[in-house]
Amino acid sequence: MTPSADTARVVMSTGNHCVVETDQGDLRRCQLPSRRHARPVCGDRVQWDDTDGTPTVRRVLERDNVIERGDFRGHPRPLAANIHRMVLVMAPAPTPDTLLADRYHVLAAAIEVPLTVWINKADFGEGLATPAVQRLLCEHCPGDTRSLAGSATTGEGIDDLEALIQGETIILVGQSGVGKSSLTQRLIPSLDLRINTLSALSGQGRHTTTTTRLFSRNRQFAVIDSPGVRTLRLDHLDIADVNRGFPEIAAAARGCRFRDCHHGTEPGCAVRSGLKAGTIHAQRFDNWRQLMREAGGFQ
Ligand SMILES: Nc1nc2c(ncn2[C@@H]2O[C@H](COP(=O)(O)OP(=O)(O)OP(=O)(O)O)[C@@H](O)[C@H]2O)c(=O)[nH]1
Ligand SMILES: [Mg+2]
Ligand SMILES: [Zn+2]
Repeated sequence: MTPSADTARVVMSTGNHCVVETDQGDLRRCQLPSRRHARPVCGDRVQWDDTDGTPTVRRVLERDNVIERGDFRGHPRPLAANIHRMVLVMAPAPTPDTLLADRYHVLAAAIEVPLTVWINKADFGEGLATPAVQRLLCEHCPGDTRSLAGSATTGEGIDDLEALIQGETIILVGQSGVGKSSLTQRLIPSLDLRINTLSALSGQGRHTTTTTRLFSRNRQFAVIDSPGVRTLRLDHLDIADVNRGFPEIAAAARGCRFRDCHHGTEPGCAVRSGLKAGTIHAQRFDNWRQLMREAGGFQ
């Protein structure tokens, strides 16, 4: 380690540089380490120095975990590292994509990170009592998934979210337009200033979320705002990972008469009983089947 080497956290990483937040809270644009080393991603802790006049990341420190999603060929690509919680943002509008939501349940379960659903835009219509918000709350927060509802616009419910994420680094994920950046803005009071500094350092505009970025609120918590996606490839995950994302189905399946039950027309199927009884939601079951097919479970 060189005498001036220091640790910092990556708040943004592009192909050829990254921006780090130093332990003193300053943002610095850094060159990346040589190709021999791991490429830093948002949330990484790194060693950096500017001994040769250019701030440079020398080394990515060991990761607690890393969120990976498939690229266009299905190869896993790291998105963010050192996450304590995934917050799936959904809203009455745009229309919720439940398959995408369930892909996030699988992704979070695969790296053993808790997933919390935040139902945003509760200020629509009559607020939380609207059928749309109620439906989201009961249909898309399966099992013991923690769910909260509120509004990034009015600030309703934000205290509960803040209390939940104390000491954590969370990543906000979900469809485009559900309000991830608005929520980040609510959670990080000095965000405007930070975004302006980041834009200046990276040369990017400030209105559309195109890059995953981390914002920290003093020493309380950190929020990673990610760009909305239309789909999420999980080719690198297997059947066991899919099942971990559907704990209510996996639990019911233990009661099926046949161990290899596909929960189709087999007799004594506890999953189909659960569907009839309403303890398993039909949409979740359809999504489970789809993801099992993708993972090679049903040929
Ligand atoms: N009524 C209402 N509108 C909201 C709320 N949160 C966000 N919006 C609006 O929804 C639109 C999208 O918000 P963004 O925060 O940009 O959404 P995003 O999830 O970051 O979108 P991407 O960056 O494209 O992934 C904006 O017009 C916001 O003003 C909310 O709580 N209530
Ligand atoms: Mg955004
Ligand atoms: Zn069955």
